[in-house]
Amino acid sequence: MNQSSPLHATFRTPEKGLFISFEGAEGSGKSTQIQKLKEHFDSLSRSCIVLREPGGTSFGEKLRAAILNQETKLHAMAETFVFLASRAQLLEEKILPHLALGGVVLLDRYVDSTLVYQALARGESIEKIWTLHQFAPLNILPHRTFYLDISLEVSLERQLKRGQNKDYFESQSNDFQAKLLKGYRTLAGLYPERIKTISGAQSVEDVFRDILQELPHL
Ligand code: Z5A
Repeated sequence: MNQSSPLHATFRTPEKGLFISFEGAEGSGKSTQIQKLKEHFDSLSRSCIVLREPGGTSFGEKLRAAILNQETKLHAMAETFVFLASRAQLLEEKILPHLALGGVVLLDRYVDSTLVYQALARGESIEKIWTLHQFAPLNILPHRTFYLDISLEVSLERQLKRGQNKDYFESQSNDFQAKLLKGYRTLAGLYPERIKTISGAQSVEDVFRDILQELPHL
């Protein structure tokens, strides 16, 4: 979706609060940085909640378990509708009410995950995914998205170190994982105002310093 697309007008950022999403490949350090940012807002006595996708509501957590435990390959559209159902409920139940009170929402994965995993990595058009998001409450964009960029080697190394059983997405081929990284870089190039790319290969402290520099003052 570019600025000249008729779809563009249907999307908005929240009028109140601060909505930040984090994106990246497996092991890029999203959870680590979200925790640090939460501590930062806590230290400022700013009301801040941390949520994840899929999940974050009791309905969403059931969908999360269903898709991550899935063994046979799903059609990209089947995956898409699971993520959208989880997202719509999360927006309605948690994200929008907290923003309306002026709070901060830190979200581990959002629409860009669907654009990358279900569209770009699968060879589908991103326009199709945007089209599905034009209906409320899905037509909300974050004020800022941090994309933590790591190489395939770093991603695989961190996954190996963690050494747990592989879920539905972790079991995909290295070729698929390489497409994800390419997809994220493509998206970051398309939406440079919203998506800030930060090297996730740096130390935890250096990544956090870069995030603080790009934090909107809302
Ligand atoms: N998915 C989708 O397909 N479509 C969608 O629309 C949505 C999701 C919303 C959810 O996975 C899956 O759903 C995801 C995409 C798909 N699948 N994949 N892959 P998840 O929530 O279970 O997993 P994840 O989002 O990929 O999270 P993760 O693996 O836990 O990664 P992370 O949160 O980005 O990383 P971390 O836990 O902070 O760090 C990973 C390890 O690296 C850990 O041991 C850290 O101590 C270490 N680490 C972190 N930062 C550093 C630095 N800077 N240096 C060295 N080591 C570090």
